[in-house]
Amino acid sequence: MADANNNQGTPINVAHSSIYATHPATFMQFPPYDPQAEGTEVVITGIPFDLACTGRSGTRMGPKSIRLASANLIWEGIRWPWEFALDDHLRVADAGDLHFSYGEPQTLVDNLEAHADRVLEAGRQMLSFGGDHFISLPLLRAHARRHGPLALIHFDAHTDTYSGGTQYDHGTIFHHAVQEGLVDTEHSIQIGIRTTYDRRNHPFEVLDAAWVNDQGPAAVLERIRQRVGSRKAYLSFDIDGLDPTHAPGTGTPVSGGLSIDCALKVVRGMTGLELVGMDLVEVNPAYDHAEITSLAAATLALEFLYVLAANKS
Ligand SMILES: [Mn+2]
Repeated sequence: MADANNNQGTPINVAHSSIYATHPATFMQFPPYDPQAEGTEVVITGIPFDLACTGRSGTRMGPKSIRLASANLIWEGIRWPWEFALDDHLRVADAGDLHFSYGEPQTLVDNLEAHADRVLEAGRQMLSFGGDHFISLPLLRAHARRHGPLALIHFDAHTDTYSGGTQYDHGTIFHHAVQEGLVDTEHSIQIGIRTTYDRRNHPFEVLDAAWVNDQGPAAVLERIRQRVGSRKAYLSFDIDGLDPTHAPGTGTPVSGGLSIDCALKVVRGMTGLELVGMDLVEVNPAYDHAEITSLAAATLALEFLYVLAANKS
């Protein structure tokens, strides 16, 4: 590829160029997704939708900022503390950002479900970047069509099980997912919760943020394994599950959350679970500082890919 640094057309030695010398147009500089190409195992999709948020908007810029922050992660061929290079074990491609008509949220729902159906029917897995948390509902519909009701592993400050709200609402998605039979509540778990919910009638197991911070990641993993077992599981990570000191760039921050260290240890420890997909939502770069939130999100996403790679062997 010829560019400004290399107008002779001779290959650049990427290993010796600076991190930002090549613009990370895709997450981790994975190749662009070609649906016709053989071998792709995981498809990344950006979903720049923030019309369903109740608080501060701006998560439409999330996918772009997560991809940019991933430039900090590319140089390390074998990510610590793993003992293999991701590229040697997993074929990942980036489909770019999903198109929809601004001001018409139903086009987002329709386009996202159709895209997800196509990817999953081809036998591929999905890693999706929000966007606000509403995107999880169309994604869960497509995943449940493919796999049946799923065990949900959900990191968040909020349960997002509120029954009111509007038709397109980032706080009601798991209420609707239960109503639609997309998730198996008996085997689903929410982690990092620290806002009000109806404790007597709540269908999910909850590990609240104070419990997580007192007990630590090993105890969290034990509870996840007990709850999920060998069932197919979908991981939905709202970045506001992290404490605002670790993820200030989000629309509805709540103090007293998880550290990024704890979250990384939990995600990294999910090897052996039957994970079928992940979304990472609510990154809002307008409220971020020094890419703290985007880097945390990119790192969590990369850990998820390493877990998928480790599960293959
Ligand atoms: Mn939340």
